[in-house]
Amino acid sequence: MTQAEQERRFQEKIEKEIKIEPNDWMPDEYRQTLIRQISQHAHSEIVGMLPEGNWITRAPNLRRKAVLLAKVQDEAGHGLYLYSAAETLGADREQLIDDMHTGKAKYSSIFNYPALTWADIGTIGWLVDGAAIMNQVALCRTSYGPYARAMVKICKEESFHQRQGYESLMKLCNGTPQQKAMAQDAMNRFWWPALMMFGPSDAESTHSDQSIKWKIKRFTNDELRQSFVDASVSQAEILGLTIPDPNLKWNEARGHYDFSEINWDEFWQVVKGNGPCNKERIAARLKAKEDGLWVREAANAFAKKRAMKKSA
Ligand code: BYC
Repeated sequence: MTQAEQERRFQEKIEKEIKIEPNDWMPDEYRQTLIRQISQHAHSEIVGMLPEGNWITRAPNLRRKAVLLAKVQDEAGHGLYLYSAAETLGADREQLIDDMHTGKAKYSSIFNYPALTWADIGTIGWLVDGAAIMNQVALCRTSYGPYARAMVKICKEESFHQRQGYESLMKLCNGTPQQKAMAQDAMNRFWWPALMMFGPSDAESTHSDQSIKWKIKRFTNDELRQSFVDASVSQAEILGLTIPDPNLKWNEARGHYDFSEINWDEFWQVVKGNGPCNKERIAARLKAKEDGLWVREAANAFAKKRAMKKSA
């Protein structure tokens, strides 16, 4: 079969919503796009453990501590499913992780902002996991089978993450004036970075057009960002929090909320490694890799021993 025929059949499967599986023929660019996106998604999950993990020992009570611990553990699990999905495409996990450490591979910009107060933890659950859900529910229908299936379980857990965040904020917003002010301050700092999670505007997005054709992405960055804004307004109203955007206004003709232009300069600075916590996050990941070396060596030695026993 010629390359052109293989490509035609591949695209036909995509059009018919037939999932592409690891052993199926796929164009090399499709494979590389998936490895890039899935591995960056995996990196985001494990880097995302850092700002929240920092608050486990300082949670205000045992219930909140148990919930936060479970959430942070879930993020590690999401990282594992996603690295495994990338491995089904022939990627080497160690290499992927090293690419993040050297800055060759990205992770979500949002995790380069600090979690300064307890209200930030609720806000991360509500807005950051909320934005993640908006993006990932769509990815449950992505064209690559192992990625789509991983997303189904991840979305169920993200839904718990979002609700625990909202519930925690609800308590603060109905608490003392100081607690409410702390929640508003967290909202002021996290709103814009949460909108940046959806990526550059469609006009600036390098990969969107092709990824939409391959049904890796089911919606564009701007479409998902708009859905997120639309969904967040009434949630903020219920909490009694003000979204920090003077131009946020319902547009009857569009059937959507209008909002201000994002500070793209800040976005690209953070993506390029110059955000408030980029260096700290990479240093923490490097330390985790070094500290865990003996565990990986022991597991590999044990696996080797078992294989030798089996073949003896
Ligand atoms: N931050 O052409 P574009 C979570 C990069 S966390 C940094 O639009 P694409 C969670 C992009 O990689 C959420 N970089 O790209 C965990 C590209 O650079 P490269 C993680 C960004 O891939 C713990 C360039 O900008 N979710 O779930 O078509 C606790 C041009 O962009 C960002 C995912 O990863 C950004 N925000 O679309 C709580 C979901 N945005 O690669 C929550 C899966 C863009 O050419 N990923 N860039 O060097 C996606 O859906 C897509 O990859 C994106 C970007 C929508 C993020």
